[in-house]
Amino acid sequence: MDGQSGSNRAHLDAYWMPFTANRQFKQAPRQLVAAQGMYYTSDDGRRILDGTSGLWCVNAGHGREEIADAVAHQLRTMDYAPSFQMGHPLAFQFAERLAEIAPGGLDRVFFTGSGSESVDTALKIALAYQRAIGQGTRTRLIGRERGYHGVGFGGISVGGLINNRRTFGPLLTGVDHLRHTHDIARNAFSRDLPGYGAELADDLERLVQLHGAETIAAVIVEPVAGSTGVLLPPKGYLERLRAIATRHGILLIFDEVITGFGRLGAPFATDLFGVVPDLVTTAKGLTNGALPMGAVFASRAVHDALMIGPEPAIELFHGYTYSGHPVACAAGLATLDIYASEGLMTRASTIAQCWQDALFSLRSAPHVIDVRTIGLVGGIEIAPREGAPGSRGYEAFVDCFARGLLVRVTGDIIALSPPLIVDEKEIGMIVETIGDALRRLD
Ligand code: PXG
Repeated sequence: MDGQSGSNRAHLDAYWMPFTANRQFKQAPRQLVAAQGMYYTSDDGRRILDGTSGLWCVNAGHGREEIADAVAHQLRTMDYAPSFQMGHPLAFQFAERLAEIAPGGLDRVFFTGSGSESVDTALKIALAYQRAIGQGTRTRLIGRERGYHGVGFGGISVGGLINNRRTFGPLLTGVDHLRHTHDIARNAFSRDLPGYGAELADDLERLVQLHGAETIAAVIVEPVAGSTGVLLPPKGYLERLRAIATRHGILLIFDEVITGFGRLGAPFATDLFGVVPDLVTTAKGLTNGALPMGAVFASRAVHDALMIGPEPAIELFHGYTYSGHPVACAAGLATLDIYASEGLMTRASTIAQCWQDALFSLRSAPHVIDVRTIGLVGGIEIAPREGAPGSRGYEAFVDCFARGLLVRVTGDIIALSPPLIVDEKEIGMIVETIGDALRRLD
């Protein structure tokens, strides 16, 4: 396309890009202009294999006609309807359909507009719940180092990624963090869940001793941490966390914004690991990424505890203009139909072995210090260049894109999460392109 090359790039100035090195990007822009199935098309007409499902969200692949039709139809029927003291049928239908597949039977659904909003919603529900059951001193929220829970003030407060926190002041007060579970020294190249580290769940016990259980409302973790570079839970860790939380009356929140909707080979991580939290946050795959939307799943115990007071009273003073947006609900319903008819909520489990074998073939590629996979998620950790951490990761990302593959990097970890429709040939292409990129790195 005209205008992407040449010295005058003033037309790129107005758009302040998120989580992007704006000035560097605008010197050498990478733009996508179309998408179908497993592929993007770049503005210079190249096919780019999508190794990341966009940003972990396009689980059924791109350009799904059924979603486009449902969205177009809904836009023409009713573009928007308020959801405060008003309803529309699609929001009820979508919630009911979600309740049927709810993680761990958590079948009460609160709609939001994104993962960040889902996280803030879950944290607020946890606080409101504790107060409703007479535990109003429980206001403390516990997250985990290296956790990513979006970018709202709640999410960055319980989150544990330093760059997302340090420029934004004191954040929420009364927050503490468990240690992260990443331990390459003991767990590198585990094909199964990491064997070491279940005892790190005892950090919650330590925080209970430090602060008093009566001050703690909830603990939030990603069952598999995505953004920080694909960290799998050590064997037994989540079970132990659940037990400690239960023992002390602390709500457990799983942030399944990435792991939800089939990414790990089961509908939710909650199902895969058989550990049931009290609240689950989702977004992304909820609408196949086609429209922004999130959902929080709550247990009946949590939900029902808040259905108190006189009937005319609003039970939870929380919600968004776009909670249960009719067009997003239409996209979500069409998405669930696709997931069901194509078996995508569990397909990752059938191709996981092929995926793992392919990624583990990079074990001996230059600089690789760990490979981690679960379902259709992969992390390839490479040794940082001395004095320039992150530079190898970034160069690998740019190299892959130049050769027709979209990957994500966080520091020196390459994170992969292709659409759940990926086939063996495409997996081969992903691995070959990354292997070549690694061999070109110094
Ligand atoms: N929780 C988790 C676990 C996430 O991964 C969010 C909350 C926030 O969602 P929203 O919709 O507000 O962005 C996320 C988002 C990456 C990447 O490359 C990951 C996310 C977003 C953008 C990039 O790893 N995760």
